[in-house]
Amino acid sequence: MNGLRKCGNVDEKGLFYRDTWAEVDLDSIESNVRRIRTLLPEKVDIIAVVKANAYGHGDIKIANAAIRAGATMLAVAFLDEGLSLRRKGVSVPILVLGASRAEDVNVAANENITLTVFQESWIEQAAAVLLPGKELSLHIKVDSGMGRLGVRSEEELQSMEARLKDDPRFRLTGMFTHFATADELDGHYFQKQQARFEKMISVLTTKPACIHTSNSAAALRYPGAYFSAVRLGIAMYGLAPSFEIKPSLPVELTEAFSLHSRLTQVKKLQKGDKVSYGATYEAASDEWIGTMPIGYADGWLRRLQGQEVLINGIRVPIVGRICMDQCMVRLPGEVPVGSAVTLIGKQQEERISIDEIAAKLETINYEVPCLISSRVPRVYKKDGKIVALNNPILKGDCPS
Ligand code: PMH
Repeated sequence: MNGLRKCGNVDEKGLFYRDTWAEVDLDSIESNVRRIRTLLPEKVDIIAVVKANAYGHGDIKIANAAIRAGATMLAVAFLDEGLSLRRKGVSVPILVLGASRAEDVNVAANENITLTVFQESWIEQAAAVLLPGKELSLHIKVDSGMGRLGVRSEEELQSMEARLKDDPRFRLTGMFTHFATADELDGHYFQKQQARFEKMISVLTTKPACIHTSNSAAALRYPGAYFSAVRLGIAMYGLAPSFEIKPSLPVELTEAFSLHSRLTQVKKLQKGDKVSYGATYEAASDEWIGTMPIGYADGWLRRLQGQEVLINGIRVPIVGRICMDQCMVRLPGEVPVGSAVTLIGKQQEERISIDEIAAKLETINYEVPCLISSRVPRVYKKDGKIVALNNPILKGDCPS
């Protein structure tokens, strides 16, 4: 990391002073998008889903990498996330997938951010506050079976379309739905949702330009559901949408996110000596124990006790309770203070995948990079070299 501290392009606000960091390989993001692009007909666009700070990877860097690789639109969950991207210089269309407050429509219109509408009453509220002369782009969300957000009845959909057409300040540019089971082997519910969505499209008098249904799983598995664009999230980050479909993905995906630290102390314990809160871990014999500066406040949750990490390319277990800022590992012998620890990613010939951490946490891979908190700086690499880093604690965000 010495090179990193002197990284040419990074001002002093972009530095960090603790040896724990996440690395995001922008080449992997680009190659994942490009590989998925080869599956799609030319006329089908890619919407890169960069909500939740690009699933914890960093919104602007991922947005730019996805655009370089052919994405033409970005999707976020909330208006704030769209504004964050605009403030960082993004000019491509941005769609807010989630609910926005009707009273905020002027903010969206000013920044040319497309909002999602899913109930008629919202249109009335928006019409009452949208200033004269403003234009607001909208996508209608249909609930075809996810039961989360979306218009469910054909009558309401028809009257929403009519109401939007009636007001020149509204532009109905898209319509979409979201699948609940595209990542499961059994396709029955998926087919049902697709049929319901197609029925809903058929009641419109004019089809909007941008119709989209597919998340990563559907984009990888169901060409019949492409319509005019697909919304790529998890696969862009190099992760399989589920364990079930992982063995049968049509393209290779490369994980972009890895997590690293260094040993800050290495000590020899005598048989019977204890480690960490509760003194629950006891050395069975003379043992070498290393301490590293990452803990549950970094999203390295207490449930990861017992998880292995890599040191010198060898798996070593976390022992004792994980603390807020630190945790301990049992070493095979003495190793130098400062030794590199890989918690997620490859070290020499060994690898710890995000899926392995998700399994240990009894959760899905989506959650893992989202969990790694903003206290952990993100370091961005291209061609194996550091091109930027972001340490929100010190408010550094360097251009890539
Ligand atoms: N579209 C919508 C509306 C979504 O909510 C998501 C992901 C995506 C596309 C991208 O899906 P993918 O990452 O599987 O490609 N949303 C969520 C969610 O709400 N919880 O987990 C993933």
